[in-house]
Amino acid sequence: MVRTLMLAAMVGLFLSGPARAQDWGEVKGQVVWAGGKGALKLPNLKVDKDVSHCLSKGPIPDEKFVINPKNLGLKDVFVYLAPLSDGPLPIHPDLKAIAKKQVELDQPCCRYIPRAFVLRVGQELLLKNTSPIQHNVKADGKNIAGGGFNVLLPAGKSVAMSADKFKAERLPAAVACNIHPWMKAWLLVVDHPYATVTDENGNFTIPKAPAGKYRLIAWQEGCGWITGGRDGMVIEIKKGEPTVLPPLKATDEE
Ligand SMILES: [Cu+2]
Repeated sequence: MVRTLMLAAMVGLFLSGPARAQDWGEVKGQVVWAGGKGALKLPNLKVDKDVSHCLSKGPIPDEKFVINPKNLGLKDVFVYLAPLSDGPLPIHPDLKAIAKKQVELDQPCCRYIPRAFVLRVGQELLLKNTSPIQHNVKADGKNIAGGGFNVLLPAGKSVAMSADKFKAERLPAAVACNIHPWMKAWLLVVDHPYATVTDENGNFTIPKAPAGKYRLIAWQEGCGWITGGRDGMVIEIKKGEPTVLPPLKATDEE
């Protein structure tokens, strides 16, 4: 009996273990277009309101798919980490504090800049209207308190949405303007620093990430989930060196 108890205590000690220092690594990869060729060159958007201002810098491209013709890299894909099960991600000491108080969304010439963007819980969202015409910003998503907001932005006016309006959720919110229905953007809210958006080559880097097994999730507006649904795919992040993933293939087919 005593021996059994001792054994049980030893096994318990082994399983819980002493507190282990967290190791850190980096995740790198590329999202590559593997869908239909029609997405490579989309026609420009139909602009039929406030035309003289909206088209003053040229036509507005359809950014549903922004594919680099040279390497088929897909831009504006949200790529982010999630834990294997519930609970917070370990956060590198350098990234614990939020560096920027505000994330900005501007709309020069009736087009959102940026098209896809990440807000970390604790940050405010500054809705900027530097243009000479009126816009409104309507956002819909579970990552916004009350399921969304709708803000009127007169010419030249900016409005800051306070940090308490946003909460972490795996699916981005859709942002749109009712005055100019072609205007669209996407907002992902996370409660950690391990979320990014692919660049014009489809590349992404997630620095100072926790080493070990985590989920990698990728989502894009025209593709939906790219890495196997809302739970993404399990990756192992190596300690002290970049973990380079095989290309993630994106298509417009379900
Ligand atoms: Cu507008």
